[in-house]
Amino acid sequence: MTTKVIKGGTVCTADRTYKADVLIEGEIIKQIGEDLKGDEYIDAEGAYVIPGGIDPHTHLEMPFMGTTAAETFESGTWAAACGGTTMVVDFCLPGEDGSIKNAINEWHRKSAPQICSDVGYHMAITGWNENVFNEMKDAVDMGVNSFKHFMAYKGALMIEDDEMFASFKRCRELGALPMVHAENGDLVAEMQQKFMAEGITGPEGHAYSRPPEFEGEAANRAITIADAAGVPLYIVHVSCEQAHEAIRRARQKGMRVYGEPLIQFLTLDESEYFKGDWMHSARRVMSPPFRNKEHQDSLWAGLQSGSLQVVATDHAAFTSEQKLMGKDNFCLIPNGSNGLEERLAVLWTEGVETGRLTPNEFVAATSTNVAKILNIYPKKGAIVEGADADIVVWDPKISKTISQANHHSVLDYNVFEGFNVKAQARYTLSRGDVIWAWGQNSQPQPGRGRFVPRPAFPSANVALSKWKELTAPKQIQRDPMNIPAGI
Ligand code: DUC
Ligand code: ZN
Ligand code: ZN
Ligand code: ZN
Repeated sequence: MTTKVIKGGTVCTADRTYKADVLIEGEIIKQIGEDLKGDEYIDAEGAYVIPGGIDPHTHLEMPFMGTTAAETFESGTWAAACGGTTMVVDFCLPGEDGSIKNAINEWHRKSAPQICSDVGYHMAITGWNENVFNEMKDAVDMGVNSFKHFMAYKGALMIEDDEMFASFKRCRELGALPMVHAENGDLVAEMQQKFMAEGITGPEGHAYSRPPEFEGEAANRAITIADAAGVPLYIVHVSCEQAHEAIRRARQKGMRVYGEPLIQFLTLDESEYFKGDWMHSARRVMSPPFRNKEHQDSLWAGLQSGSLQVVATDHAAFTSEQKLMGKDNFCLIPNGSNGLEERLAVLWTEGVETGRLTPNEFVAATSTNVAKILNIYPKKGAIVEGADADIVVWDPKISKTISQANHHSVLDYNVFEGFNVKAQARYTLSRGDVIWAWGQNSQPQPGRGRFVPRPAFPSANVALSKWKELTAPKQIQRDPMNIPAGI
């Protein structure tokens, strides 16, 4: 088997920084040490050697709001690789038949021939019946151990509290992780009608109709439901202090509640909706919307203190033409923005270069914590012997201006246009293959990526929940050989 040595770099993991070479044999990290020899060498002199980024939240080719996200599995995983991300966890949505199993198979059908690097899936629960109950087990058996619940998008994807409670209890039985899109969908729907009736039809209406209070309320409600069901909870796209505060409080009480700010929320603010340029603003319409500086400060503080654990993108790329679907009605602008290629460079520049995060915290938020929470650690998210060789040679001396003109997404714009970033991936390796080399721009073979099954978790909140009658410990199957990573 061919061996490769990543030579002369500084290995930077979630907990350590040290000079070492990394020897790769086939797809796996074989040895970490000094002066290692191999068949081929990859120059890491002057660079960090970090675990490949894992984006826990993408929507590639997702049918949504009457259209389909333009980023394909091929272009998305390629763009990700160029930016130092070696795995994405994409959201499966049930089709017309409502079947979870069919949705997962459909996602395999779309992704398998296209992916340039590895993928995992979450499954969306968009309604509740016996079939959904039964098929949740099939999903877990198929390696999909997390289920997202939309508390918004009334009349489409939104789920009611009783359904969410039933689904969370099912997650608990199965050792799966429930996730929520936390916004009060009933109130959002009313506010959308109100602003439209008042003649506010442009993208600013999107921001007005989804205030942080609605997100905070839903986050609190989801946490209460998770506590009553005795399950951990992962809150996707946390954008504001109100939701962050709910997470902090729950964690302080001992609950395993995880919060995921997006790179967009950390660095772009609500002024993007008020520039008087319809298309500029529409391109930035996503849910929840961008917030003001105080909310951004709260999210940065959460990453620093550990009350928020991971940084994602919610990459849902809709072209300018698709955004025009909402030209007379902001409610019809397809929700979503880009970030898959930019996440690491922007977080490094705005986080590490500013002193807000250490390089180790950067690695934790972009990779290691994701792998732990989603139960694929240390196969992914780690530089240890035996782990997959998903590795990035991260060069803090390559700066670049982000632009639609040089990005790898299919989008005809970039929400980070003009951002000057201070670091880039010199090399990106996926299971030992170099899939990106700075300056070469040669795309790897579509279809070389693999689906990564994620096993069920034994963890639950049973010990600290006060809802004892609902969370009798005997229902929990604990396998002592599969201790939850926990962070
Ligand atoms: N929010 C978005 O902005 N896009 C996709 C789904 C979501 O919840
Ligand atoms: Zn309701
Ligand atoms: Zn969402
Ligand atoms: Zn999303």
